Amino acid sequence: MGRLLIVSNRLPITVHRRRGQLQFEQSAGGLATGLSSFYRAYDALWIGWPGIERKNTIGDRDEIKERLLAEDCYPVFLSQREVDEYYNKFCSATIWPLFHYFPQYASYSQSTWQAYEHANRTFCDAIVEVWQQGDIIWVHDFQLMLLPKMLRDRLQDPTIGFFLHIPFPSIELFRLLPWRTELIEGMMGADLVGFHTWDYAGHFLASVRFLLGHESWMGRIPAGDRVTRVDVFPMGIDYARFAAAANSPEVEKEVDELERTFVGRRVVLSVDRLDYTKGILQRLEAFGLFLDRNLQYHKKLKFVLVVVPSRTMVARYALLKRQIDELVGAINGKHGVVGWTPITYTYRSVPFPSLVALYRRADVALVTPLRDGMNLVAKEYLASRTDGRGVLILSETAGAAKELGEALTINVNNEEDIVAALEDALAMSDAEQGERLRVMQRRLRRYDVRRWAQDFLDTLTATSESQEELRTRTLGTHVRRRLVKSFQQANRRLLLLDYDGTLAPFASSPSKAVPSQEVMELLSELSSDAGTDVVIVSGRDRASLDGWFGHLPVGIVAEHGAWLKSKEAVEWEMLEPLTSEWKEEVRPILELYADRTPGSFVEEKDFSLVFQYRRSDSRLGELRARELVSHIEGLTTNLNLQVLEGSKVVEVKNSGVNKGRAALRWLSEDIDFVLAVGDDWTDEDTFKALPETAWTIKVGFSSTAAHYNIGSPGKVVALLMELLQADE
Ligand code: GDG
Repeated sequence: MGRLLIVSNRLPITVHRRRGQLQFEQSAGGLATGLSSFYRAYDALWIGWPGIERKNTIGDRDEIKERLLAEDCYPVFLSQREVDEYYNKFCSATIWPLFHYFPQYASYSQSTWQAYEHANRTFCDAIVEVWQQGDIIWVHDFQLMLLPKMLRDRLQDPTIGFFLHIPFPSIELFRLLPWRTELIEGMMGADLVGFHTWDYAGHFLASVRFLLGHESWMGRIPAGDRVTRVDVFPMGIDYARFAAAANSPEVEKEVDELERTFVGRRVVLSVDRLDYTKGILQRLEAFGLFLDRNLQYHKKLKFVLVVVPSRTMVARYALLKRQIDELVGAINGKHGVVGWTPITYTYRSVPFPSLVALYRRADVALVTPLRDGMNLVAKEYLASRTDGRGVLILSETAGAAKELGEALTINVNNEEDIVAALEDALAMSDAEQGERLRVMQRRLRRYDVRRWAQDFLDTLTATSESQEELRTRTLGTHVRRRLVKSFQQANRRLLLLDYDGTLAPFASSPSKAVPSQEVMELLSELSSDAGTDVVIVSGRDRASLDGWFGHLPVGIVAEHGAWLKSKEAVEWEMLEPLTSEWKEEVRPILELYADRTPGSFVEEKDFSLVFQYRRSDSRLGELRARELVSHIEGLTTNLNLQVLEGSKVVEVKNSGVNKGRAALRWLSEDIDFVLAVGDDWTDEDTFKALPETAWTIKVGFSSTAAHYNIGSPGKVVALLMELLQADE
C-alpha cells in the first residue's frame, strides 16, 4: 500500500518568525489535534499551509521544508494576499455563512472566487510534486472543495477521499452560489465524499441530482465511467487523551485551584471559537433571563464563558466580539454584587490542561450553536467527566446532537427552551446524570477519532477497489480489441441495440430524442452488409420506430417485445396474441398520478401504458412512481399484467412479453457473433436470454447481467463506428 497524504488548509504545525528566528508550534483546532497521533502511526504526509506568509519565508524555504518533512509535513506556501482573498474572504465570507444557514451574511465576488480557485490549484501543484502511484489522498474541508477534481485531472487513477467538516446546506441555500456547479463537480472528483450526518449527505445528493443530473443509489453516484460514493462518518475525539488528562495530577491540581475560586458554586461552562454560528449571543440572552427568573441561584452559580479569538481579520467577527463584550457587561452589571459576578468571561485560548480542568469542574456544559457541522467541545466535555457527573445541554442544530440523544437538546432560538434546560440540568439527580453520561461515553469511546479516520480510510480503499473492478468491467482498449476482432472474423453477426439511453441520450421528452444524423448513417452502413443483422430493440411504440428506422434494412422490436418486424417485412407481427382491454381499468389510475405530479404524463402504446416523469421533480417523481407501483400491484396480478420500472418511467404491460424473448427470434445457428447493448433494466432480459458467448454491454455503471459496462451513448456510437471501420 502507498502512503496516506492528508491535505488540509492548515498544517498541524504552525511556523512563526519571532525576532528573526523561525519557530515551530503545534496548531490548535480539532482536526490537527485529533488526527496528529493517528497520522504519525501511518506512513503519512500532511500537506497544508504552515500559517506563515510566503514573504516571510524568503531565504528559509528549504529549511522550513526540511524541518516540516522531519515531522511528516509538507508545506504549501501562500502569500498574505492569497490568504486574505481565499481564506478571509471566499472561505469565511461566502462559504462559511452560506453553509451555516446565514445567507444574509454571504457575499459573492468573482475576484475572491478566482483566488479560491487559484489557492486550490496551488495545493494541487504541491500534491502533484509529492504524489506517487498507490498513495491515498484525503482532502479535508470547505477550503479545498475544488481539489479532488483538479487532482483527478492531473494524476493517473488516484484514490481520493474528501471530508466536509461543516454542514452541507439544503439545495435552496447551496443553489444561491454563483459557482455551485464548479464546487459540486470539484467534490465529485473524489472516490468517497464523507459528511458528519445523513442530513448533510442527503443535501449533497440532492444538489448533485439537481445540478449535475446524476441519480444516486445507496449512496453511490455513477457518473461517466466512475462511481462516487457518499457516506456518513460522525467525527470522534481523542477520547483516551481527554479521559486520561481528566485524571492527571496536573489537571487535579487545576481543579483544586478552580475550587478555591468557585467556593462551592455551581458552574455552567461554554467554550467556542468566536463565531456567529456558535449562538453565543443567544446563550447570553437566555442566561440573563435565567437569572431574572431564578433568584435562588444568585451568588451560587458561575457562568464561565471561554471565547477563543478567531478570524479576527473579518469585520463581522470584530462586530460580534463587541456585542459579546457589551452583553456580558450588561448582565454582570445588572445581576452582579460585590463578591459575585455571574459571568466569568475570557477572550483567549486556554492551555489544554486548563481546558480539561474546566470541563471537569463544570456542572453543566451549555453548547448552543445555531449551526455546527459536528461540535467537538460537547464530546470533549463528556469524555472528561470521568467522575460520572455533569450535564450536557446541546443545540439540536449541531451535528453532534444526532449522536448524543441523551443530552438535553434545545432549540437555540427558543429562549424559554434554554432556560428550562438550565433549570433541569441544575436540578438533575446524580444518578440520572450518571446514566445519561455512561451511554454517551460508551458511544464516544468506541467511535473515537482513530476509529473515525480508520473507518473513512477503509471505506475509501474499498470504494477505490470497486472502482478498479469497474475499470476491468469497463470496455477498455484490450477487450475492445478482442470484440472488434471477433466481429471481423465472424461470418454472420447479430447486433441487438436498444435505442433510448443507448444510441441516443435521454431528452426532456421522448419525442425530442430523435436519432442523430451520425446514428442514422451508422445504422444504415452497418445493416447494408448482408452478413450483419441489425435489430433495434426498444420499448417505444411502432409508429416512432417505423418513422425513424422503417426505411433501413434493420429488424425492429417495439413495446419491449410486444411487436416485431424483420428487415424484409412490411407488416408488424405480434410476439404472441395480446389483449388491451385492461387499459380501460388501468388508465384512470395512471392519469390520477400524472395529474398530481407536475411535468409527468401518460403515454399510450398498443399494449402498454406508461407513466413518464422525466421532467418532474425527481424526488416527487420517484415517490409517485413507488406509490403507483404499490397501488396497481394487486390489479396487475389479476389482469395478468406486469409493471416495469424503467428510467423515469413506470410501464404497465402484458406479462410474458419482454425484450429477451423477442430478441431470441433473431438468433439462429449460423450466427457466430452476437452483440447486445442496452442501458435500462428492461435490457437485462436481453442480456439474460442470450448465450454466454454473446457480447453483452450495459450503458452506465449500475449492476447488470451484462459482461461489460460502457460510459455513455456517445461511447456506444464510437464502438459501433469502430466495428464499421474494422469491416472496411
Ligand atoms: C469545525 C466545525 C466540527 C477550543 N477552545 C480551546 C480549544 N478548543 C478546541 C476544542 C475543540 C476545537 O478547538 C473546536 O472544535 P469544534 O468542533 O467545537 O468547532 P470548530 O472549530 O468550529 O470546528 C465543527 C469540527 O470542525 C470538526 O469536524 O465539529 O462543527 O465547525 O477540539 O477543544 N483548545 C484549547 N484551548 C481552547 O481555549 N486547548
